[in-house]
Amino acid sequence: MAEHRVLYQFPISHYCEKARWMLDRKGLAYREHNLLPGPHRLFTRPRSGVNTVPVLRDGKRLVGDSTRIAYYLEKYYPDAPLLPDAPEARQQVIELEQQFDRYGAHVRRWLYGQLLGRSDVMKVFYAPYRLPALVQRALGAVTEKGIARMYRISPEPVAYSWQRLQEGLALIESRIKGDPDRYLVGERLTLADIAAASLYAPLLVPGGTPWEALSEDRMPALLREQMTSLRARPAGQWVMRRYTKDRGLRAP
Ligand SMILES: N[C@@H](CCC(=O)N[C@@H](CS)C(=O)NCC(=O)O)C(=O)O
Repeated sequence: MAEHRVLYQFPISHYCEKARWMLDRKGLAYREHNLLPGPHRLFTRPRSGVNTVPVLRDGKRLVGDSTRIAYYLEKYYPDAPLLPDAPEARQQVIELEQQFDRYGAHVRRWLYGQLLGRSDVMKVFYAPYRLPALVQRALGAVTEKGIARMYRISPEPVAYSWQRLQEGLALIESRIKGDPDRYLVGERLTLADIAAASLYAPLLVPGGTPWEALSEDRMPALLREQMTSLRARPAGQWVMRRYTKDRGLRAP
């Protein structure tokens, strides 16, 4: 069955991590297929109507966009539900997932704002592709330029994204009332938790995730400081708790 179900992805993408988590949560076997950034659009656009990864192939069906993947999985594989049945709680989950999807773009921009241009980043991005070193270096240079242009990695937007991602952290803390053991809605894990935890995970670097390969020793001081203070606050502890308790990964 894993051969019929394929997740097209960039391993380092937090939206792809969100899709992996949903598939794992539902206990669905799948194969990961890493697309090259840039040419990936030649695959995703005609088949699933989106420019982005993740894209899920399930037999003959192709579904692009992590939110659409969530609703697709929920429809065809209702076991281990991602959404509660009760209408009010369901609506809250739907809205929170949308909000955290938007914050995810700010997490990405802020992080690239700190890391882009450092030799580590493209190495980590391309490591799973196992390309010859020369090819990897050449692609890395092109990818960095593309990322900088596409996600507007320049001081003003990066500073704006810092403010926006703080709002997301405050939202987590208000939902959990400061208690990292609580879920965002109700008594169990939902799509809202998976979205928030996976899209903030690159800032926390849970053990066993692709971001773990980013060496903290070589990170800029500001990023290290921000990571340390984030790990100490309830929202940071909440992300780590979701990873250890619900995603089944180890603490770093
Ligand atoms: N709303 C989309 C966002 C996905 C997204 O932004 N993916 C990025 C990687 S993190 C991407 O594929 N970027 C390449 C591009 O836009 O060409 C989702 O939830 O799947």
